[in-house]
Amino acid sequence: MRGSCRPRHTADSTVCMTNCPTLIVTVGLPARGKTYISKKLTRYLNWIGVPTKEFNVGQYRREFLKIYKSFEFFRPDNEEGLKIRRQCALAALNDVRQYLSMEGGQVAVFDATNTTRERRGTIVKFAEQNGFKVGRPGRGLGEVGARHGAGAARSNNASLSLQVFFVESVCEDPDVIAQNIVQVKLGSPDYIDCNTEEAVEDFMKRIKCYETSYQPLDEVLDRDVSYIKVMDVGRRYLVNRVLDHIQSRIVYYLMNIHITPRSIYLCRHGESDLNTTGHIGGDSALSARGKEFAKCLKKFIQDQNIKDLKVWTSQMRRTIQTAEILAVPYEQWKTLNEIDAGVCEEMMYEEIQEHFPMEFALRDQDKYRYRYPKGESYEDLVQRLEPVIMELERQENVLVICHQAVMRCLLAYFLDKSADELPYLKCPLHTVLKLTPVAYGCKVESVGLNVEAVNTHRERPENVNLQRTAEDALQTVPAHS
Ligand code: BKE
Ligand code: F6P
Repeated sequence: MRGSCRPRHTADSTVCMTNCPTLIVTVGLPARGKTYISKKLTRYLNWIGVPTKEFNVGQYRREFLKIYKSFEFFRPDNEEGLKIRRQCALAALNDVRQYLSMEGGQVAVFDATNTTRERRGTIVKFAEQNGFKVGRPGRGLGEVGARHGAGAARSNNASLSLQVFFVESVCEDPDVIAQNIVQVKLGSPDYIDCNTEEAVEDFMKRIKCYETSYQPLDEVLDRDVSYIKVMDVGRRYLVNRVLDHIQSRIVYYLMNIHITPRSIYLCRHGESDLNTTGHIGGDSALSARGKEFAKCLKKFIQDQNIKDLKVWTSQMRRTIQTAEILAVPYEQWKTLNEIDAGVCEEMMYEEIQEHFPMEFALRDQDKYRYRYPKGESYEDLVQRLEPVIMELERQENVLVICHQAVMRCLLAYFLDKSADELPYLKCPLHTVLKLTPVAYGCKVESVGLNVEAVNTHRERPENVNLQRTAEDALQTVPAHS
């Protein structure tokens, strides 16, 4: 093992690797989905608890030039253009270094064309020259789960070891390229005052500027380099020298995503008996209103006329009962079960305050990381739900019938919400969220099905002190019977 990549024993005695940040570098002609991959991968890694940030060189160029004239800027014989683009790449790399060495970042995604061997060499050299060592670590589990800012700033640059991993997208399908240009480039600030035809034409010329000098990653010349080459939007892959846990996770993720249009529908079970009385957890059946919601959900799904819809539930009675009323085939996932509140299962928030006032306050202080005694935290839940997210990436149209805390975790992934926001996302009963991928993100449509239900959302109270009064602690508990 080299550099600072030594195993470390954490509080719960699991061996993990620390201080081995990763630099992901995209490679490919314009309109090959590099920014799409960068943003999506960044969102995924942040969600699983690996602090990640993307650095888009095009944005630096826009910041630097303010106005965009035309593809002429990108011509290989435009000395001025070349110089500016090189400077922008270096400015972005400087920010990468800052992020990985001082700001607790674990992964930086360097999003640019990087289509020449020379440019890729510059990136690797930059990493080495700045005290990073591009070395081979020992094998072991990467550290995941230290979400958002948990990584301490590294004061000693010299001992920082950096893994460089290239992600190349090779694609010649004219329909996919056209779809990419229309969906993303035309909305870009570069083409703000252009008509569609002009913009497409200019962009095709911009691609041409890169084609002559494009040197794809090479099976022989790059045999010592770590990379994945994604061909034809994921029909084929070439994977070379996967050196650690995080690279393996990146490869697995990239092999599971697709761009076929589809929607994901998220909702909770119909109102349960324990919901109506303000009790958390348990495994109760649906209330009369809960059954009414299931009937409305059936109609909603029929009206949507969805191709090959899959329906997933947890293994709890309230989600299974909801799916049974839909009268369609469904799949039960144990990993979709609601957060385990441990010793607080089947209690009211009022009872938790009465019996465990300290626990109740600790949860309000850090709801994401707080773990119920003998139960789970939201952070635990995200780890448990990772296989669900991976399978959702593989699937097309899916309806997930789940629970309040589970739905918050899934929603946070799709909407790129932070660990702080996640446990407070609003996921009311009897409301369906329809998520549809658009450009680099997700469109959300919230559809209330007009069946009354109890409110189960407890806002974070103002006073989270351990010595607060019961009245302060119960300030935001929603009303129930
Ligand atoms: C929002 N995209 O519009 C987009 N385009 O390989 C349209 N070639 C298309 C893309 C992104 C956004 C995504 C990929 C891709 C592409 C052209 C491509 C892609 C690449 C690798 C894995 C998965 C998707
Ligand atoms: O109240 C319904 C419920 O699904 C409980 O089973 C669960 O403990 C709770 O919501 C999670 O919400 P919160 O984390 O806000 O307490």
